[in-house]
This record gives sequence, C-alpha cells and structure tokens, in this order.
Amino acid sequence: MKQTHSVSISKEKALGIYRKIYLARKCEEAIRSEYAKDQMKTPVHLSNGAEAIPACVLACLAETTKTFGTYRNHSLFLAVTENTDRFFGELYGRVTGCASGLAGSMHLTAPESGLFLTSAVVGTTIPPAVGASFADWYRNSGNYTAVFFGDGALEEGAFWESLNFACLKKLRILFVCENNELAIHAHVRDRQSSRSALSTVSAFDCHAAEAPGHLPQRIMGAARSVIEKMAGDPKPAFLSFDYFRYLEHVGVHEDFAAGYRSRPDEKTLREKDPLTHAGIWARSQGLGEEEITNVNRTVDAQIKQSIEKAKSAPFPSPSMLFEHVFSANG
Ligand SMILES: Cc1ncc(C[n+]2csc(CCOP(=O)(O)OP(=O)(O)O)c2C)c(N)n1
Ligand SMILES: [Mg+2]
Repeated sequence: MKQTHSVSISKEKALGIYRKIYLARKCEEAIRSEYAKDQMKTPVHLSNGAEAIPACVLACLAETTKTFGTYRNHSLFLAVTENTDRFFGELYGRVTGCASGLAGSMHLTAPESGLFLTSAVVGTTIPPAVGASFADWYRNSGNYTAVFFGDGALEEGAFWESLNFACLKKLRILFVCENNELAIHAHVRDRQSSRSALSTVSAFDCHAAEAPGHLPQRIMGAARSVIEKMAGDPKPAFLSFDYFRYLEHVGVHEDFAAGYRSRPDEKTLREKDPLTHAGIWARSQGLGEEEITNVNRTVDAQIKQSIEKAKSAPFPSPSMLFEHVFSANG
C-alpha cells in the first residue's frame, strides 16, 4: 500500500500544526494553574519547550503512522488526538480518560489513533515500536512508525539493540530524540561519552538529521529530508531535536534555584519558545491575525470545557482495578 507523506504545507495544514502547538501549551498552562488544587493525582512531566516536535514531525507523516512515546507525552498525545476530554479525564483520574482514569499522565495512549504506548520506564517503548514496525515490514504494508524518546534513552541498551535490528531489517521507523540535554538533573556531558549522538547513530545503516526543536520549519525540514530518503531507500531514520526544558523534570514549577543549572537571560528564554516561533511561522504561511485569534479562542474554550467535564465525571469503580489484568496462573 502506498503511503502519502506531506511534503508541502497548505494553509489549512499550517493552521492545524499551529493549533496543535497552541493546544499543547495551553493544556499545560491549565495543568500548571490547576495542579495545586491536588485533584490531579498523577505526577506530570510537562512538554513545555518541546511542543512543536511531535506536531511538526507527525505533520510530515501519513495518518496511518504508528506512534510510541515516553512519560513526557502530553504534546505527543495532543498532536495525535487533539482530544482534550480524554486527556483531562485521564489526568483527573476519571472514567472518561483515555485509560479510564487508571493510568495517569505517564501512560497516555490512543491506540484507535495509532498512539500505542507511552511509559514511565526510560527506553522501554522503543523495542515495541520496532516490533510494530517489523510487523508492517512482514506484512509489506508500507506503514511507518515513529517513536519519541528523550536523550536519556541513548544510555539504554534497549535503544542500541532496537536501532541495530531496525537497521539490519531496513524497517520504516523514525527514532525521534527529544533532546533537552538533561536526564532529571544530570547534564548529557556527565552521562554520555559520545560527544555527538547523531554521528554515533550515523555509523549504523540509517538516515539521520537534526534541527532545533523550537523551530517548526526546521523540524519539518529535517523530518521531510529523512522521509524523502526513506521513500527511495527504505531504512530507519534517526532525528534529533534539541530543546530547552523550561520547567522542573516532574511537576509544574521552574527549578532554576535547584542548583544544577542557571537561569538563562530573558532574551534566550524568549528565543527558545516554540509557541512564539509557531506564531511567526504560521503568519509566514499566509495565515491572518483573525484566523490565528479564532484558533486560540476555540482552543481556550475547548480546554475550559474539557476540564469542567473531567471534574464532574465519575471515578472508575474499584472493580475496574481487576479489569485488563492478566496473570500466568489465570
Ligand atoms: C529504565 C529507567 N531507568 C531510570 C529511570 C529514572 N528516570 C526517570 S526519568 C529519567 C530521565 C530520563 O531523561 P530523558 O530520557 O532525557 O527524558 P526527559 O525527562 O529529559 O524527557 C530517569 C533516569 C527510569 N524511569 N527508567
Ligand atoms: Mg532529556
């Protein structure tokens, strides 16, 4: 089956990409203002600073693409589904959530939309992503898989074993590294002896590219460049996007006082902001102020309504704890 991957962007598509980036930012701003009420009984790892990466990578791929992610998955879930009812339902632990309120923020999924798995355990969704891609290779379906992970996953054997197998079998899979140079409080220079993940990975038989993760045009440029190569020369691609993590590893606050990094100046903070750049990029694609304002207004109303709905939805019943639980003893 032939897959259609986008290489040029219509005005409508540009507006859709902008909407997803705005949606991710505003959902997380809502989490930040609601979290202290302690009604969301889940740790949250915010995507703040990385919102453009999934929205822009997935805009270059067919809708049939299978996706996998990590616990820092809000922008991925929202880019795939835009479903704020399922999103906030899950954060508030209600039956309306994407996992009936039993999973929380770190395990958001939407298998009906191709988002199969996200996980709290670093690197663990990479092998299943390769498995899904291998299944498509076996069936000769031509489908693509995209797996998103942090720079910390590059310290896991699972990543290198998966990359090796995927390259050997020439699978149509994109390994997408969301690189904030941090694993909790540890900087990459204190964790990895390789000075360039891109050049280390490039020693494998795959396509590779990198770009700043706050610039929509550059993200899509890098994604398109490898996807075009994959079309003529099927094999995996590795994409690395650096971005600035504005907030603490887990939670809703800034952490510049924690002592492991210093606060950049205001100009640098502004320059790394993907939403600002998404606005600039959207206008450069011919979108007018009214169109952008309308999107903002609609998304703001959607979020408000979803939070209200989530808060009034029922909690899962205790008996649901025993559903979907399997044991070897039956
Ligand atoms: C296998 C495993 N080892 C250690 C941890 C503890 N841990 C949780 S988050 C994290 C940092 C991961 O950093 P990175 O992959 O760069 O993702 P980021 O949080 O920066 O998005 C670690 C080490 C874990 N969850 N899983
Ligand atoms: Mg990281």
